[in-house]
Amino acid sequence: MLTIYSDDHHLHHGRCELMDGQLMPCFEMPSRADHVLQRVKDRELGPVHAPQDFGLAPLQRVHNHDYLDFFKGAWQRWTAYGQEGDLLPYTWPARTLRRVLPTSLHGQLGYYSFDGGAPITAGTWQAAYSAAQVALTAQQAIAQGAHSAFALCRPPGHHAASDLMGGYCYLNNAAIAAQAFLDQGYQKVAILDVDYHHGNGTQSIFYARSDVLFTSIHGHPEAEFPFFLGYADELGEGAGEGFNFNYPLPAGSDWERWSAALEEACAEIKRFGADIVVVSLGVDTFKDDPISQFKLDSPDYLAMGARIAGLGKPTLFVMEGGYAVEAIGINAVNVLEGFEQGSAQ
Ligand code: Q9C
Ligand code: ZN
Repeated sequence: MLTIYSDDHHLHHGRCELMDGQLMPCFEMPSRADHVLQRVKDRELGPVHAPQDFGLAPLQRVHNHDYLDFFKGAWQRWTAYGQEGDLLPYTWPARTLRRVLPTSLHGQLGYYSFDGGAPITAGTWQAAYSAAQVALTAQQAIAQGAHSAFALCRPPGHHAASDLMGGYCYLNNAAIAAQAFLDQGYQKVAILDVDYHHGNGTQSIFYARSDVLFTSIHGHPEAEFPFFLGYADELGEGAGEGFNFNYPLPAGSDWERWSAALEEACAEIKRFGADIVVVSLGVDTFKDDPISQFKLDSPDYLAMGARIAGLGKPTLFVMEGGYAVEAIGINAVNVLEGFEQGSAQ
C-alpha cells in the first residue's frame, strides 16, 4: 500500500493542553506520526511518497474562506502583539451570547473554535495545510486506480468543521479528500470513522447531504469528548436524512462489542452502495491509550482492517487520533496490513 507523508507535521508542536485542571504537555505530538512512519518502513508496507500541492481550492470546497483566511493569518496577528507562546482560545459564543464575529484576535479565535484543545503555533497552518495535501495526494492515487492508500496526516482532522477548529484538528483531511472524490465524478463516498472520538466535524460538514454517508463508532458523547454531538439519534437532515449513523459505545468496550458496531456500520455502507470508502483511522481505541476508555488490543486492528477490506471498495485511510505513542505505529499499520490480507482473499 502506498503511504503519503510530509515532514511538515513537525512544524506543529503545541506546548500544553488543559487536562484535569492542570496544564499538561499536548498528547497530540510529532512523535505520533514519526512512529507510524517508522512502522510503515519496518513492515515494508510499500512506497512512501511526499505530497503534491493542489493549492487552496480543494480546501475551500469544505472550509469557509473566512475561516481559512483567519487560520492562515492568526499566528502573525498574535506575534504582532509581541506574543511568543501558543495561541489558545478562552471564550466561546455559548448559549445566551451572540454569534457575532468580533474584530479582535481572541474574539475571532473564540468564534472559529469549539474548544481549547487546538493551539495555534508558528507552524500550525503549514503543517495542517500539508496534511490536507497528504490526504489529497493519497486521494489522487486511488482516483488513478490504486485499490487503497494511506494518508499519514498530522495534525488530525475529523473534529474540524467548515469554520471551526478544536479537538487537535484544524482542517478536515478526510472531508477534503471525500469532497475531492465527488468533484472528480464519483457519486457516493462512505466515511467510516473508527477514531475513539466522534467525528463531529465530518458529520456536520455532510449532515444535510446524501452523496456522503457518514458512519462513526466512538465513546458515548454522554460521557466523552466532544460531548455535544455523536448520539445515535443523529440521522442526517433534509436530503441527508438517513445518511448519518452513529454507534456510541460505553467506556470499557472491547473488540467483541466494538466489532458488532463495525458490522452494523459496514451493513449501512453496503446498503448505501458506496463507490469509495474513506476511513478516518484513529487508533485511540487501544486499551493503553492515555485519554480513551476502550479496550482494543493490537491484533484486533488486523481484524478491523480485514473487515473493512470485506467491503470490497477502493479505500482511503486517513490518519486521525491515537496517543499511546509507542503502540500507535503497530496499531495503525496493523489495520493497513489486515486490509491488504483481507483484500487478497
Ligand atoms: N485535555 C482526536 O483524537 N480531549 N482528538 C481533551 C482534555 C480532546 C481528540 C481532553 C480529545 C480530542 C483527533
Ligand atoms: Zn480521537
